Amino acid sequence: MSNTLKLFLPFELKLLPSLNKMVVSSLNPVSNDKILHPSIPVIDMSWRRDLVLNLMVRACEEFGFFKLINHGVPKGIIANMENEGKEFFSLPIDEKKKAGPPNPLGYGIRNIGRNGDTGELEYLLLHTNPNSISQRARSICKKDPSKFSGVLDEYVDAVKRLACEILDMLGEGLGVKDKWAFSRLLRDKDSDSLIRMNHYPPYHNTAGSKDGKGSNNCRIGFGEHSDPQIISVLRSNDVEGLQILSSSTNGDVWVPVVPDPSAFFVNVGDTLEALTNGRFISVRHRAMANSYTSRYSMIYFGAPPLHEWISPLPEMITPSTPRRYKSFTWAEYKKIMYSLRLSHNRLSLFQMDDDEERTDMISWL
Ligand SMILES: O=C(O)CCC(=O)C(=O)O
Repeated sequence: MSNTLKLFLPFELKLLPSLNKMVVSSLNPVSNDKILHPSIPVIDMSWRRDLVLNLMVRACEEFGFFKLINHGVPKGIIANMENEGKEFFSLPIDEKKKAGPPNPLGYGIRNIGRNGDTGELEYLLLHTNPNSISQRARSICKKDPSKFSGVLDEYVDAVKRLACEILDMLGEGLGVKDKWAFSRLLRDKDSDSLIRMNHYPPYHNTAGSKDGKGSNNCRIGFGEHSDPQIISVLRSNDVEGLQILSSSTNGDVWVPVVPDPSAFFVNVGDTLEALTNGRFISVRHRAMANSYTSRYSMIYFGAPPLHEWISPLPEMITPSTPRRYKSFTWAEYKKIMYSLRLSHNRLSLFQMDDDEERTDMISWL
């Protein structure tokens, strides 16, 4: 099969009448969710540029999500980052707690945010600013804080470059006049981008499979949500867990993402949905805990500076696609986000026809 055909297959699958046969009720005892098993869009950065641009735009419009291969981030940088994460999570709990509680930055265990959301995970959430990383490193890695911050800085630098390249391609693919309009927000020295390392420890489940790839994963590791930022670039070890919510003819279905440690997975965030006036979808996703094997994931969340106003780009507003979202600053959006549960559809509060709800929301904050 040619590379191009392989790439289109996931997209075309959505259109096949036989797709319905692939939608099965979940075995998952925590809910009656529908689980779908097609593949997700795969984009190879070594393909012809015009093809990559088109397919990236299409993936962001249809899924808000794609897998990226041949991304150019050196394996050594990724391996060093993963090792730092594993080393930290293997410390005694009392040691790890010295890097917490999350405010929201720092070490957290089970509690996600301040509004009662919990999951089967522990995590480190850090600002990507090198000064902030080196300050935090002192409580995270007492043994060698400068090594820890050096490894993180190198990883953040490489993944930020990749995120900016993706955003520039999306700008070009959309045909916007200022193709750097998206990446400029991440490149700004005051960008509020974050890096997160997650560890989902195994829990024993006699019905699960021992290779960590069994399908009976029935605990929520990280509950359903969309990412509030512009773009998220995720990488995990070879353990399944990530699922994305996708619309099909049968309604919304959860699509399990087959793990691939050599790839990155790219999510459209709420802010990119707002900037594109809803043309790109901020993908809802979740991670399931695994019964026998630890899942490690690390995510770069590319965000604008706090004071930055977010409005749909002028080219995205046309008579057939009227303005959908009101302008907001990233600080305003974050404040609302931290006041809500993880699964809340925050962007809906900024919809043009949601005036009253948004005003109410802001007035009681
Ligand atoms: O660990 C994963 O695969 C997903 C984690 C996630 O969605 C997050 O940290 O925001």
